[in-house]
Amino acid sequence: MTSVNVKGLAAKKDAVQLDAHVVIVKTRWNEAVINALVTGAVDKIQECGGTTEVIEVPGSYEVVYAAKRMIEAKQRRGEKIDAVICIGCLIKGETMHFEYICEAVTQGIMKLNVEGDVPVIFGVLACMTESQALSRAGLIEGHHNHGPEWGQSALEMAAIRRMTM
Ligand code: RBF
Repeated sequence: MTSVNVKGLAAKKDAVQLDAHVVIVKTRWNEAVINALVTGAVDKIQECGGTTEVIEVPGSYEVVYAAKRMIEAKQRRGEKIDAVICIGCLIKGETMHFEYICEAVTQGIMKLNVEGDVPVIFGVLACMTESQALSRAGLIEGHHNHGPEWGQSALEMAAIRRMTM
């Protein structure tokens, strides 16, 4: 039987901005998962000829503020910034924190995209269990890391931004 790629991002090599500079905002919550995701995104971007810069925030709630400030600062200083990737990992606990943070971060990143000029990629996992988080970072055998897809998405969105300038 021919294997068909049903889930995940299809490869599209010709649609990426090759010299893009991508800022990655990563959290320190759930560090093992985050580090694997960041490595996946950075490797993909560098493989394609892009450059990266990683800044750290405590938790997912903080990624929107840091992304906004990085975009503003880079533009004010005339420094290159073609896309941002926010990488976080929320794992459901016993209280309502998960729901509130998920909602806030999702809306916050969308707001940056709708109101701003630099594309911001949504690299925030919202998992019901630790095992789901480990799987999505490629840390459980047979599962793939979503980081490279976010790297690819950043380069594609940078290309769309450039095309529409
Ligand atoms: N941040 C995450 O990135 N992932 C989490 O799973 C997560 N869970 C949290 C659970 C609770 C009960 C609290 C109080 C915070 C949590 N945070 C988490 C941190 C949050 O994103 C933020 O850093 C803090 O609330 C400070 O603004």
